[in-house]
Amino acid sequence: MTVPFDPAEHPHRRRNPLTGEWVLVSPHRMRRPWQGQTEAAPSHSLPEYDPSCYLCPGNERAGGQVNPAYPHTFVFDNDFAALRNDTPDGTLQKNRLFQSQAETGVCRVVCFSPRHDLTLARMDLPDIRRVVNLWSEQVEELSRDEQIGYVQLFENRGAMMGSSNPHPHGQVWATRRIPTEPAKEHRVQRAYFECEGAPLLIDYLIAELTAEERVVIENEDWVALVPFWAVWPFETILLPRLHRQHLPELSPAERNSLADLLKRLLTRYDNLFETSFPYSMGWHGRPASAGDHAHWQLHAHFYPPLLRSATIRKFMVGYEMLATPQRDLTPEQAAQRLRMQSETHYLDR
Ligand code: H2U
Ligand code: ZN
Repeated sequence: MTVPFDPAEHPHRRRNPLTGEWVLVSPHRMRRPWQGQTEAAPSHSLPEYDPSCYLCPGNERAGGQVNPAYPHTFVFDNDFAALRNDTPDGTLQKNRLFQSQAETGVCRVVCFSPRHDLTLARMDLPDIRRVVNLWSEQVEELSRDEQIGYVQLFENRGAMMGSSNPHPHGQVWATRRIPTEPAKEHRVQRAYFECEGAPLLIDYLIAELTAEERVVIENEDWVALVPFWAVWPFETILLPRLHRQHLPELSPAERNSLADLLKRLLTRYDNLFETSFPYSMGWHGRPASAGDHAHWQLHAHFYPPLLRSATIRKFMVGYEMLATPQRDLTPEQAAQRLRMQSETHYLDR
């Protein structure tokens, strides 16, 4: 007698409709033992001000500039920018096999708070709301430049994700061309919109709210869920309920509710393994260039690497690098674990 297929038990693959790529899900593998690398648990006792931190107010940065005594947020041009505005135009196309283009742009660092010891999860709602405004202003301001085609906001949090400094901060990279990941989403969302007459992520959110099993938290304007196609163990996507192409379109009420949702989601992440949860997060929204972008729906991705504990992470190596991403825990199980977490931060209990 053959047993019926059970996605919580049997290996299967799932398609990411936002990129067209597949992920292999192998739920039965969660039982395997682990004798590999564990990471050092990050220390929790950071000072409010660190005289050696290049992001703390009043301190000198590597390039010799001195940070102002900023009371809330602070933005500066990255002293080691990956892109510059003054790069001369240049295209190298010797033949199909050797193509390159000069790329121009702007790289900035955004400090979320003057407090060295805080994270977004532990900041007050009005201060998180200031970060939301700052993100939106950066998109608005940089998009006005005709040389900018796309503005990417992101945050690398925690040494495990390669963040150089625990001081709460993110980055902005604005480029002339649309980079690889948003370019994939741009193509796929446009194709879906042309076929279905509605934005892909609006339809997707309606389907997820009906299914319920992958939703983590929601409020009046926002929903955080583990996507059906999640690759990282506790990956989430954050979606507005209404059609919003990019951050500058958010109403004051939607900005407040976004601050609320961010704090609740990040507190649940920290509580999951009682650690300051590492992740890479970023916003995807419409390109800066003029044109019809009705197919775009704003969203944020959170990609955290932790798998089993504060010290055991998921590695994207081997089969993932050479074939296709693979996960053990199902997205439904991950959502369930995040739903069980308290919204009181473990450090405040
Ligand atoms: P992380 O998000 O990886 O921590 O990056 C912090 C950025 O800060 C990094 O891109 C910049 C680095 O170039 N930086 C400065 O602009 N000035 C400094 O004095 C040190 C670091
Ligand atoms: Zn600092």
